[in-house]
Amino acid sequence: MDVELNGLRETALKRLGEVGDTRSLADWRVEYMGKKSAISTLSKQMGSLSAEDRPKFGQRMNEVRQALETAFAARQAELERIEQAKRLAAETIDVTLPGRRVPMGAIHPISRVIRDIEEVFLGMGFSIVDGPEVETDHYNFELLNLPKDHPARDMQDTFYLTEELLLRTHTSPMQVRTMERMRGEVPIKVIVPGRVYRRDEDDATHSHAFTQIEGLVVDRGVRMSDLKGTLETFAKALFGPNQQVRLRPSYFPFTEPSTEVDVICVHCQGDGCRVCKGTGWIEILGAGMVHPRVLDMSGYDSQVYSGFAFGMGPERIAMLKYGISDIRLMYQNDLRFLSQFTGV
Ligand code: 2U9
Repeated sequence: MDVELNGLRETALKRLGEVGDTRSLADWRVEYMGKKSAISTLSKQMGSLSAEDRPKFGQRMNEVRQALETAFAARQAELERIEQAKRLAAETIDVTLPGRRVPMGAIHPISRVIRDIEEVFLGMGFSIVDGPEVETDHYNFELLNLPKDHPARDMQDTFYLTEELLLRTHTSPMQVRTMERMRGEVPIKVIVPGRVYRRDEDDATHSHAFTQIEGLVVDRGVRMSDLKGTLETFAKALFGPNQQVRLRPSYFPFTEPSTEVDVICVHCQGDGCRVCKGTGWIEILGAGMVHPRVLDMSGYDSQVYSGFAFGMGPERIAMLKYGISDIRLMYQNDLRFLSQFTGV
């Protein structure tokens, strides 16, 4: 039995040296020191020894057990140290590595211009309203004094959905809806920003879907000078305090008289350049006094009330302000273009 005990100790210690991780170490413990281990079986057989041999063997057995316990504890400590070192190595963070750059978003130039324009008109006491992009022929044309045979009503210019429904060609129907909602009350001072649609071929300066901001003022005694003063304040706020506006006669079915509105060329400050074709002026708006028929159709007696209206294209203003040469750049969402507007 003594020989057996020595052999057992040798095997157990040899195996312990081969154990490579704490999980196998637990298995080793069950195998060599557990209830069903060879050493336990041997100790159960001690009863068959003589009374003389028994204490001696018992002592030997305890020595072996003790030796295995000590070796186990040492191996356990060693393995734990190795495993912790491995874990720490895997979790190492190199604090000297440079950080990842977080890309900055930018406000789209069209949104930027719309916001700037809204700020200016809010400052002058206007409200902002918006409405449907799918409109009726009635609101988009009829109530705006666009007679049935007017070229702007031609199928070539308008996306019709049905005989009566269409994609609005301007935001003007929303001014009509505002007048209806106000039921003859004054004053009305609104601007309407929004998307509009026309059956145009897309090119560097035209798009079949674009943005408009239109304005409407209705009250008693509104005059052309109110229109000019409002647009002058607007031009100075948007393009700088030295701005001036120039009105040229024009025609729109919904305004009478109608005018095209120029500001001093933002590129050459009036000296004349290729942007303003040498004139020193550039057109940024259309405007006029609301046509009496338009007022009457929406419940405002044109003998009592008058008003002015204007319309502009934020895309055109963005192109002038930021020197953008092709309108299509503003619809393509190419980050190389958009990222130039961070901080604008
Ligand atoms: C009502 C009465 C009158 C809105 C107006 C313009 C002149 C105009 C264009 C400028 C460039 C649109 O973006 S653009 O293509 N707009 O020239 N718009 S007066 O007149 C109205 C609107 C509503 C009830």
